[in-house]
Formats: sequence, structure tokens, C-alpha cells
Amino acid sequence: MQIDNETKIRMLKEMLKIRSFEEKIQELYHAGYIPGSMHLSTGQEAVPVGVCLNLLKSDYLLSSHRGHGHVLAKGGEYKYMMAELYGKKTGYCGGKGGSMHFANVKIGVLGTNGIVGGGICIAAGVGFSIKYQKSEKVTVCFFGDGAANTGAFHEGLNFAAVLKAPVVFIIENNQYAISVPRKLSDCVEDLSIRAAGYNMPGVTVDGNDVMAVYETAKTAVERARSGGGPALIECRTYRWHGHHAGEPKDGLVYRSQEEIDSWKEKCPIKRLREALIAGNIITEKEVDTLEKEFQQELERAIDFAEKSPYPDAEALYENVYIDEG
Ligand SMILES: Cc1ncc(C[n+]2csc(CCOP(=O)(O)OP(=O)(O)O)c2C)c(N)n1
Repeated sequence: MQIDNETKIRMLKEMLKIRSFEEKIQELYHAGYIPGSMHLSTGQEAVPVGVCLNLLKSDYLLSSHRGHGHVLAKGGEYKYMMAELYGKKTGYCGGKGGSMHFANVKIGVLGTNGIVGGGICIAAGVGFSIKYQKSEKVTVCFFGDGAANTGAFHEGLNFAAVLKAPVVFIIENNQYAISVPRKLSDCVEDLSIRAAGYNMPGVTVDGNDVMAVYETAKTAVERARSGGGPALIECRTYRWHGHHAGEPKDGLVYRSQEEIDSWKEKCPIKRLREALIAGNIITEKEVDTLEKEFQQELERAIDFAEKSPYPDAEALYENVYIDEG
């Protein structure tokens, strides 16, 4: 498959957008500006970007507790995300969701989710509703390798397959579920072979190669959109930091520095950046400019979040039950 240069530049830009955001919020979290807990996806950026570049704004997305990258790749804006992380009224969920609970229907983000595997059955239901309404939308659902060992995984994939629902399930296999390495919890090497149990295509792909992710997702998204039913994609990747931002020694307790360094060598951004510069598709200077622009946008987002008010006490009771009035 030939990927045009414009798309390749977009891939780099979108990955830088996620990396810049997460590096900044990590700083802010440790400086005490962001309350609650936070799970970073640094090193995993090729997965959301490779998948979401195949989606339309009207398509839907569900995600896990590690969802900043997914929301950004689906069109999320720094300022509303930052305000949400700060717990402010102007955030995507009025400051009541925080890092693990972003939702914005306008950009098709139906929810990131603190329950491991929690998005999988919802995605099957969303796929059912798309089919029921005879619409041509697609739903993608991101979750970790740990979530692929939950009962919800079986229920959700089976239900979506029986209904031939337009859902693309994406396992972000970052090698660990908290501190448990996957060799202690998986009985198969390629998690994608589980797709056979649900009679859907399953593919394992290098999740640090954004072009490979893009191409694999393209096939699955087009198939789902044209009525072919769901698919399962396993993206092999790695999280550079600890399970959550406050984890002791940033995750060095259960894994070695050598292991982390070897994955940093395979950084998806470095890889694409070097290839695009070598191919005269973008210049070093243009990449620097992009990075500076993201830094400036982040400063504006922080300012917006800091100046925004906290939700009113009465907001505690809003969005809990449907207002029938
Ligand atoms: C149903 C449920 N069980 C346990 C937890 C605690 N928990 C939070 S994250 C996590 C590990 C998830 O691993 P994985 O699905 O691989 O995602 P990753 O954190 O690696 O992105 C666990 C067990 C939870 N949030 N929900």
C-alpha cells in the first residue's frame, strides 16, 4: 500500500501532539497541579495515530484508563483535556471525569474507562446500534493485553461477531498489566489468534510502526464500514513509564533499565521522523517548528485550565440521571 507524503507528515504531527501533551502533564502531575491518578502512554503513540487516521469525525471510539492518546488522535483539543485533568468546569466532562474518564460525543469519543475491559462490551453495543440504524459508522475500541484476559473480552467479541457489528477491537499489547509480564498471564504468543474463536480476522502488527498500524487498521475499518463485521488487531508496543504516573521508581521495580532502553530505541516517533527526513519529506527545521507550536498550544491550554472555575457543588447531581423534564 502506498501511503502519500501528506499522510506521513500527519502521522508524525499527531504522534508529536500526543507525546508533547503527555510529557507536559507528567511534569504538571509531579508538581502537584493535577489531582487523581494518571496513566501515560508515552512510547505507544503509533497505535492511536495509525488507527484513528482511518476514521471519520462521525465514527466512534472507546478506550481504556490509558486513553489520552486515543482522545487526542480522535480530535481532542489540548485545552479541554487540560481543564479536565485540572478538575475544572470547562473540561470535557465538566471536571468530574479526570484522566481516566474523557468523553465527548461531538468528536465521537464515547468514553475512556477506568474498568479494565470496560469499553469492550459497550463497543459491541455501539456497533449494534450503528447496524440497527443502518448507518455507515465504525466503532474502534482500544484496550490493553490485560483486558484481553477478562470475561468482557469474550462476551464483547462474541456479541459483535454474531451481530456482524462494525467494531474494530485493538489490543495495545504493551507487555505488562501493571507489574505482571504477559508471559505470566497469556498462554498464547499472538493474542490476535483469539479472533478465530469469534470467526473474525485477527492480525498482530508492530505497534511501534505507525505505517504498519495504519495499513492494518485501514483494511479492518473498511471491511467493518462495508458490512464485513468486526476484526481484532494486536499492536505490539511498550509503555516507557510506570503503570501510573506515581508508580514507585517509574516501573523499574519489575523490569530492567536495559529492557526499557531497548524499546526506547524502537521509539515510533524517532523512527518516522528519521525516515521522513532521510526521504526529504520533511526537514529537521519543520519538525522543530511543529514541536514549538505544540509547546505554545500547551502553554495556552494550561492558562485556560488555571483560569477556569471549578464545578459548582450542585454539579455533583448533574448527569447522574436522565433529566426527563
Ligand atoms: C475490572 C478491573 N480489574 C482490575 C483493575 C485494576 N487495574 C487497573 S489497570 C490494570 C492493568 C491493565 O492492564 P492492561 O489491560 O494490559 O492495560 P495497560 O495498563 O497495560 O495499558 C488493572 C488490573 C481495574 N481497574 N478494573
